[in-house]
Amino acid sequence: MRTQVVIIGAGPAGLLLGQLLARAGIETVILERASSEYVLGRVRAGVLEQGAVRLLDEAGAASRLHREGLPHDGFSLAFDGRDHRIDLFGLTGSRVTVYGQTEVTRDLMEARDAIGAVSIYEAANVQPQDFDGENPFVTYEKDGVTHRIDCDFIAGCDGFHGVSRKSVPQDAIREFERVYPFGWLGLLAEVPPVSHELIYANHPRGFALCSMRSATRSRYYVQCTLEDRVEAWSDDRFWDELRRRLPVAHAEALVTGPSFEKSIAPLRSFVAEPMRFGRLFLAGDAAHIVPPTGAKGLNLAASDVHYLSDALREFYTEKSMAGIDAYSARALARVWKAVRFSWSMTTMLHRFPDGGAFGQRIQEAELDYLIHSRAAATALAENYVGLPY
Ligand code: FAS
Ligand code: PHB
Repeated sequence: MRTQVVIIGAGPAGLLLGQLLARAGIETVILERASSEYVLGRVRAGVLEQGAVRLLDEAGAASRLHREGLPHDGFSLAFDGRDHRIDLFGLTGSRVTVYGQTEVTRDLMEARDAIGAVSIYEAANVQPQDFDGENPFVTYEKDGVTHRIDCDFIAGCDGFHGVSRKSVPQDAIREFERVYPFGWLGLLAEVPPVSHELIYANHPRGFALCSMRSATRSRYYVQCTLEDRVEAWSDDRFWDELRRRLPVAHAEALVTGPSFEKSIAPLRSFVAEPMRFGRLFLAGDAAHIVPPTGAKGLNLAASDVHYLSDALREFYTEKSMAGIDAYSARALARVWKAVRFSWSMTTMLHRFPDGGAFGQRIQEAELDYLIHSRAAATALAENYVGLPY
């Protein structure tokens, strides 16, 4: 088999790239190691920047998003028993849209099926090969048979644990990492959200986040230890802990109910440089990971795909390598700003084991400065709604 671009991974990055390239007449094959049901079963991000929404429009996969997505003009910071709204729209003229990553992935899968593009699920042992030359190819196994796809380029959209980054020679890649000493315990329940906007809470017991998927489906998180196990967290224990970390008015208004998803995610900041190796590109979580505090993971995958699809379009239409040569530096410039923002939100809002009473006071002083300084709130807001591409 031969195609123009092989995309490894059918998460948001791979599927969005496939759609944008297809709209430019560029042929792709997506190789995904899991089943489509498994991919859709993962519960992850919930907040889209306007840049990501624009790309989904361009990809022809945003009609349900416009019908069901929830535009949010602000969010609240809760601390010291109070909560304070950050007026995103008033400060930046921009907003975010709350729409689950599962739904983004579903919409992109349906859009890809509608154009008849090739996606191969449950592809085992995918291996990018000869990407340092001009004739790369990818091998994979399916139903016990080994297949080969020759191509012009390979897009590694296979997430943090994927094969693409690991296929790059160690001396050609530099990795930066910070692992946080805590995780997020997340819960989904068919209950109305406690607030119509998100609430990020800093509390001496730990961070909490009140989010949602719709007016009837809520998504909540509490900071937990790295030793915590989901089995040790009954719904009642989760709801009690969440109430203790929220201002009284929200704790009393909280509507609880049985969870239908509960999971623990570790938190890390990670960046691999560069994001291009000959004819292999890394995009999305394959190249970088951010703690979800700033709601940037999915949105960074979108901006990487914007730069990469632009570069590939330029190659095929103008036979120019300029965009391809510039891809890594362009993407990393935005990645590092989002990594910084996500790190700063995480540092400001979470309980660090070695933080102590001094650390709590410093966080409260930073939060107090934020809610009393338009300049500080504007800086936070413009990072949250998403810096320009
Ligand atoms: P993904 O990991 O989504 O997709 C990669 C795909 O590649 C997967 O389908 C995988 O099966 C496939 N793959 C892997 N190895 C392969 C191989 N060898 N061969 C073929 N296919 C392979 N972001 C937020 O903004 N907010 C959040 O709340 C949030 N919560 C998260 C919770 C968890 C547990 C995790 C892991 C991430 C979370 N994220 C969150 C970040 C997340 O949304 C990512 O940024 C987003 O999924 C990035 O999309 P992709 O780059 O497509 O990577
Ligand atoms: C979510 O709804 O899953 C969500 C929202 C905002 C975040 C992280 C996760 O910062």
